[in-house]
Amino acid sequence: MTQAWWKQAVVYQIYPKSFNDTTGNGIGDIQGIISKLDYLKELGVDVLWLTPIYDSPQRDNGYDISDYYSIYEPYGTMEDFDTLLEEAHKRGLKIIMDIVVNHTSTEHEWFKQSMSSKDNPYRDFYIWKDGEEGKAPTNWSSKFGGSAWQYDETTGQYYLHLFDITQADLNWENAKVRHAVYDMMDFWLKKGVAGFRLDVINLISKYQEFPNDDGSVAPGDGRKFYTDGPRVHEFLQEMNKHVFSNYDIMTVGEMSSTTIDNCIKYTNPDRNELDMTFNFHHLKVDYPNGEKWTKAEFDFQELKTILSTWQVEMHKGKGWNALFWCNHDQPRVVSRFGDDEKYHEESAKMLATTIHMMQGTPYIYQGEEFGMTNPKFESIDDYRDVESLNTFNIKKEEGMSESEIIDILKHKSRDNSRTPVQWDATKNAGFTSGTPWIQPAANYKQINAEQAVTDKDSIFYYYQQLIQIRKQHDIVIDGDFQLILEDHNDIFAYIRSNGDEKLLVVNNFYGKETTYQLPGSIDYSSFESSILISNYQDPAADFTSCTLRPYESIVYHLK
Ligand code: TEU
Repeated sequence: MTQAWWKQAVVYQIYPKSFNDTTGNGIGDIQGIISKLDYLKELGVDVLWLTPIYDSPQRDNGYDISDYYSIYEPYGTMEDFDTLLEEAHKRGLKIIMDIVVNHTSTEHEWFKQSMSSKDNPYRDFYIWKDGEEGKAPTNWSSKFGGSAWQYDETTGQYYLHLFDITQADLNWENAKVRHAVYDMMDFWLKKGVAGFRLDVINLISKYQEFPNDDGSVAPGDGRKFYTDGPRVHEFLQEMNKHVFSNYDIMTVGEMSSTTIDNCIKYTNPDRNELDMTFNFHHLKVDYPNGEKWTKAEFDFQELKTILSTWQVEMHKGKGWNALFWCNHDQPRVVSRFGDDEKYHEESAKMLATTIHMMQGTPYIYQGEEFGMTNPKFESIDDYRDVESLNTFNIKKEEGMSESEIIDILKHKSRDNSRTPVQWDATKNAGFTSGTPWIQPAANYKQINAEQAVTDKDSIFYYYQQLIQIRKQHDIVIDGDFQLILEDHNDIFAYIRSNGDEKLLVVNNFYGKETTYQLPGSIDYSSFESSILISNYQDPAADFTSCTLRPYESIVYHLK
């Protein structure tokens, strides 16, 4: 059976603001992406996902869109975008766009109309409610801190914003909203983009009763009244019918606090919704009791359990996973689950192996391919992200000391991944000739793309090799997944199987030697084995019992 193309693809995520600046204004731009296409082709990825490049007041770096049909001016023009598409296509690269339709910026024309009066035709494009005795309509909190409702004096009602005050939630109950979204999607697909990443798409359908949250999860949580909501599958099927089914594209839904059952529904091809989903459960293993704003070790056993459960269950349900460690909302993985100093290279490669040998479509976030780290900013003046700045103020009001808050932000701020791509060892990491909108990490002289492409043992070429392995061995795409050595304290090991063909993937997650012995129930003595990839010279040939060096990772191919 021929596979859908996106099952064999590897996606590279570009956060344009921090990618490459060609004009000297300190902000990355579309021409900057064009000038790095050869580099990306060399890496071997197939698809580029651009985070939002539309016109926006940039309160949330483009996730607050004020016009879906135009390009944010500092990034360039629509002509630049068309050139990017053309140049990408010449190199066999596809481009997918980020679609943010749970909300728009309050500077979007729809919202301006909507807020102007209760009988404006756009009023019902957003979610407006009366207050309860001078208080917000419900006790739900915004994901960026504070109430999810904002009072507007013009009409004396509140509007819902699950994110920033300037990100007003669209009312998906209104068919006009839905069709305006479908038209907009058609506009981009007709240009030749290869699909979409759909921002927090599982939040679009709200329970229409709008009840108060009883606080059983957290005070004023509210999530149960809009996450994977009552009509979300219906809306996605409608979207698929009106838009996706008319093109040969890929769609990936970003799912906030979702469940496996729902993700199977979103991605089982028989249901005609989406192709794959991002979920974040494996990236909450360092949130003790669900609290992000703490400094905590990650729970390794939980990480193994979550990732393997998603592998097994999605496979069973004929769903499809997006595989990733990093994106523009997450700290750098080498700083988070690896060692960004002594074992920088070994741990970055080991983490890459762990994800890339699983079933699903892998995503590489800009700079991950040569091991970019958290910048460890010491001062609040270095932070730019609205969520980090809000959190700083809220925690300070709650009485936490500034140094304690900074210590947490150093680990958890979204800015950890938003520093400029470290292209070379020149000023500003070669990102801009001007003043960068956010400072680069101080280690750019040692860790940068130029250095990586001149060293054949670099993290960059390791990623290149992982991508090639995926292209050469169907088992990486089709094979089923079995976690082994479940209780091992240091090792994340699994077996992929396609009939009599196996991949045995062993990863030491710690900076010390460790040993393992395969359980007696796994007897591969009749198999011929070869090593597909490893992050050390001379990996052990005997896979049945061996000693792994710090962060060592080995992939055995057994036939
Ligand atoms: O993120 C949605 C989301 O729920 C998170 O990953 C969020 O950033 C995190 O919970 C905050 O702690 C998406 C985008 O990726 C993010 O950049 C946007 O800010 C957000 O939606 C709103 O559009």
